[in-house]
Amino acid sequence: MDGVNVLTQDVVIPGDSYRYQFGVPDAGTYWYHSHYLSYDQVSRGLFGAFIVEEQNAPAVDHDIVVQFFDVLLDQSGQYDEAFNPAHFATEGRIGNTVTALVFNGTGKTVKRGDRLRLRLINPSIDRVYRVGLDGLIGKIVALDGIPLAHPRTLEPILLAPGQRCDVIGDATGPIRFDDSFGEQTLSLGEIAVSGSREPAKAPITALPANRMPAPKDPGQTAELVLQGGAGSASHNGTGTWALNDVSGLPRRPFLSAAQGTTARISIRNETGFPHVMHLHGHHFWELDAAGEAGPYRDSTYLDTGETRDILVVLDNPGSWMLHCHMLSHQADGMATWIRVG
Ligand SMILES: [Cu+2]
Repeated sequence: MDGVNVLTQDVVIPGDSYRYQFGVPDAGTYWYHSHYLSYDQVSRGLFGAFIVEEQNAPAVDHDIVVQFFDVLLDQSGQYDEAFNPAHFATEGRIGNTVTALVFNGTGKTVKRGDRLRLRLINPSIDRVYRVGLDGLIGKIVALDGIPLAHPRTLEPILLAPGQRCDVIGDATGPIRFDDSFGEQTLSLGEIAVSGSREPAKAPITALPANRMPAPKDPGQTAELVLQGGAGSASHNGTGTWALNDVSGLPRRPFLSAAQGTTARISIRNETGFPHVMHLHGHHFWELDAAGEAGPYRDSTYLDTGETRDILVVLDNPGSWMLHCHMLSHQADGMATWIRVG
């Protein structure tokens, strides 16, 4: 279940209820949020972390969820009810108040020398972060919930809306988060440290691998062109943004394939703004320019003018939305869907 109203379920109206029921075979850092008027409802806080623990979790002293969230407040400090339509067609509704929402499941104070697992999540509707971490020596061990076969050096992490990143490391002082995506570096918040201990000696290794499908030669290829935005020509459909000349969810799927098909989709960003394309119900490999498979993710970031191919094994039957996870862009037309089986 990866519910989307119109496509797979009805909205849950006030006073009504709906039971989501699904297995959780893949350990990792996930999240959940409203998918109805999501630019509005998520911006008001209708989201949360969804953690699936490993059967053999790595030994850490603290397992901490950190959600980077921005909100637009008016002059009196209240949620700004005015939705400026110009923002839908540009970089989105960017908040003027940015914070790190920190939840430490152990409830204990972090000591210098403690080993931490940080689960970084970007539930912001439109804001992209480049997250720097101070006060921690460690490695990046997972992206979008999926373990990296080879943990990466810890350096500032690009975190677009919807994306996640797991970091394991040892505290050397207060853990300070900052964002260097924009022109000015912003302080996002910190995790306080009190006391100290000898750091763990064990090396930081890869998380236990999740089950992964085996890609075949692509049985289908497709091109997805990102178009529209302020100042561009208009497209078919209802909104400002478009995918392959159609703005808004089309009646026919962008791609229809038999279950188990491997598909290669080339995504080209022809707009003047960055986007982060998210596929429901699946993860996919980001391919590099040489066609080599990179990380296995569910959301891929494309800068202005950038092209990226992704490879996906369509092993999950159903109708699945493919959309920009900048939720103002999605609301203004940047959404399509695929059908599997
Ligand atoms: Cu977008």
